[in-house]
Amino acid sequence: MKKSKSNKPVVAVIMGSQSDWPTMKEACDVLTAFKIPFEKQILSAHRTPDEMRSFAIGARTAGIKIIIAGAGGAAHLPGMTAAYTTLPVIGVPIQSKALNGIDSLYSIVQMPKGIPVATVAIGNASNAGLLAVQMLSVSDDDLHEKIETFRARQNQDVKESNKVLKK
Ligand code: RP5
Repeated sequence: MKKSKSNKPVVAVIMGSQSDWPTMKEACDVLTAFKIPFEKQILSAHRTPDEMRSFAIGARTAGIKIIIAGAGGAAHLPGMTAAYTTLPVIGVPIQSKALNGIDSLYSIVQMPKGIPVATVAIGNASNAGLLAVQMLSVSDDDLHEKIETFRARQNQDVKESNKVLKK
């Protein structure tokens, strides 16, 4: 019989504010679709700095393998989290009201040398989820198969659209 996998979270999805949730939910939806155990919480680099630090320091010991961090404006949550852990951090720039997310994007993508944050496009938490799945698939054959199936389906969808377009 195949050994069942643990339900212990391996991905942590964190975000700077409740207002980030509609965006960050898309990362959670991808993780759910691929049956990746994850946890989620609001942690702010400026409103709850001590909690953010404790989380980042303890994440690896807690069994987390990848952190997805979303933040907007002066978006230092992904970078500050990355400073406290050597786990891979994927940053999601949240679309802000004032600057449409350009502020969030630059804050996250422009990490100085030494502390990397893998940054996805503004608001594209779905890609952050997919990237986490792909990273985990490096050492998980079942997951590798699932991601290949997902890609094949996307490819097929384009071909189907073309059939309709050419009619
Ligand atoms: C950041 O400030 C959050 O990540 C959020 O995107 C932005 C605005 O937060 P709220 O004022 O909506 O709580 O810390």
